[in-house]
This record gives sequence, structure tokens and C-alpha cells, in this order.
Amino acid sequence: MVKIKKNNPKVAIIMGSQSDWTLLKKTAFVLKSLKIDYSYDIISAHRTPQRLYDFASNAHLNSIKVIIAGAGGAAHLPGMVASLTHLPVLGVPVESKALKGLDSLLSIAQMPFGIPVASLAIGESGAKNSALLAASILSLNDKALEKRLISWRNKQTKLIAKKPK
Ligand code: RP5
Repeated sequence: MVKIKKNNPKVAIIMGSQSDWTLLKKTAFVLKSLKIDYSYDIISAHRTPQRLYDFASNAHLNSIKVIIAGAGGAAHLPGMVASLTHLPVLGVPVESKALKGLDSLLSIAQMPFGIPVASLAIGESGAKNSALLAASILSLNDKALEKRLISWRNKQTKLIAKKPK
């Protein structure tokens, strides 16, 4: 059973394999920069199906409000988790060796009607944007976070030069 951490994180980052952590760490970094608590666990749709079931069916009973699920190849993790919870599931397609993540993207994006997964871009942009999207969702009910998110966005805008060097 995946234990939800004692600081009552609102975001759960889950990933199909240890090998996904290099990418999903970037999600964690953005969440941290916005002062959002998160848990992070390896849950494989294929190798640990019971762990997946336990986590997904109990997530709403814990503090979790948004689930970020990263997986590569036959990336069934986000969809299977979404099938077991009504919480929003954000899917991050990990770049695979054989097909550069196109397989991951299609596995995550092509969900049947009734069980939605919000699919992000393949790789780093998707991983980082999943954290920003989670922040947007949480900020609907959290004014302090909303302020931090707006300030993050403003800082980003200021960093963009008007002319290329
Ligand atoms: C998927 O298979 C994982 O999400 C990972 O992206 C991919 C490869 O896993 P490993 O063989 O590196 O464990 O389940």
C-alpha cells in the first residue's frame, strides 16, 4: 500500500518506473518553487497493479486533490488511475527509447469518453507544465497559492527579452 505522507500533500506524483524519476523530478521542482506539498511514488500499471489499485481507489480519502502520473511506452498508468478515481489526473508522457515518446503520448491521450486524462506534452515541458496546471487547479480554492502562481507567471514574462542577442 502506498502511504500518503504525513504533511498531507495535495498533489501526488506517481511514475511507472525508477527510470521516470529523472523527468518527474522536474515536476517536483516546480511544485516546490510554488510551495505546494507533494508525495512521489513508483506505481507501475503493469508491474505493480495492486499498488495502483490501492493508491487510486484511496487517493480521494487522503489529502490528494490532483494526481500527476508520468509513464512511458505502453503508458497505461494515467488512464488506469483515472478509471479508479474522480480526482483530476494529469498525464505526463515520458520520452521512450524506441519511439521517442510518441507511444507514451498516444497511450495517455487517446482515452475513451467517460474517463478523462489531461495529457501534457512529451518530456520536460509536459513534466513542468503538469505542476503549473496542478497549481492552477488548486489555486481555485487557495488565494495564497493563486498569488504565488500569478507572481511566478509575471516573473517568467519579465525574463523574456524583447530582442534576440
Ligand atoms: C514504463 O515503462 C515506465 O513508465 C517507463 O517509462 C518505461 C520503461 O521502464 P523501465 O524499463 O525503465 O523500468 O512502465
